[in-house]
Amino acid sequence: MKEPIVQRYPGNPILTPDDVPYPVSTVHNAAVVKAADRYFMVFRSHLRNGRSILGLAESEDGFRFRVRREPFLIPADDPPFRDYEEYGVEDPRLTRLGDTYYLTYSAYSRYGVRIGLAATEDFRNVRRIALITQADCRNVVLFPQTFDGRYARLDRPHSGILPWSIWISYSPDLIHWGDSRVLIRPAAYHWDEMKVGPGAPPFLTEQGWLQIYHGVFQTMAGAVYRLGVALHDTTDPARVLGVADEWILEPQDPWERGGYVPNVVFSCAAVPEPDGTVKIYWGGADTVLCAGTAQIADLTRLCLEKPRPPL
Ligand code: BMA
Repeated sequence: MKEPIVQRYPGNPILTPDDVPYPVSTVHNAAVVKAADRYFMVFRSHLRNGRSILGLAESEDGFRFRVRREPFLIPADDPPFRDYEEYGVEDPRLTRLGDTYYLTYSAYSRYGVRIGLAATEDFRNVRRIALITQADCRNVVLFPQTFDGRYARLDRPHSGILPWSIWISYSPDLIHWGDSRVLIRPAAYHWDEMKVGPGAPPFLTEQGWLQIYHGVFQTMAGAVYRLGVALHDTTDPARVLGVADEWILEPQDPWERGGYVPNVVFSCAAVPEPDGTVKIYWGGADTVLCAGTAQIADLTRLCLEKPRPPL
């Protein structure tokens, strides 16, 4: 196939720091969900002290977003969160379970990076629930359903042994997690050889759970972040059906190749649509927010027809 598998939205970037009513130097890595009649987005911004907060934006069409006047989540004032969010909150992901939207985010502090879990029903009030990892772990994405009564998540612990890999864990209550297993490891001399991490929360397709992840390759000019896809079994998400050998998106537009961190496309959100397409959102060079569309069938085919070994 010669056509790009992800069609970039012609109006990219869809959000820039100029669209934010309070002073920020970046707008990137965003969670997006589609509710009844609108899309809600929680996005990361660097403040001018280099630390991050999360903002909120809304849209009717999933591409043109309006940013709310006040930030959505800033580092907490109260313990225990206060101690672990001192350096900022980053990289949000949203998953709907019942009537609640669960937000997972990176909490940075002098003690490392952990993942916080918060919840909202209306995108006005947000409550913190728990810190759901130890240091150091990032990129927690929740599956939007339970499996044999247990919640499931993908994550990326910072192990000193393996190249950093994608793991799965289970929980009875979203707070206590265990039964962890490694699922996808970077492939040597491959576009994702340095590290991989879950990107968007998985969504269900006819073939299984589709997961968009990021992979990093180290070059003489620095690291390049690209996006890839993997497919997990519908009833047993620990069974990886295929990891596509080829990436689906790499930095190409000027705002993906140059910015706060050059050569980065980094996704925290994918919204499947009833017409068989999926909207994918990614940060460009850690500075602006971009969107694109892919055919879900093209992504699952890539996983099944051109796979590479997961481990
Ligand atoms: C990762 C995270 C992301 C960021 C990416 C590229 O480690 O910090 O938030 O987008 O690096 O800089």
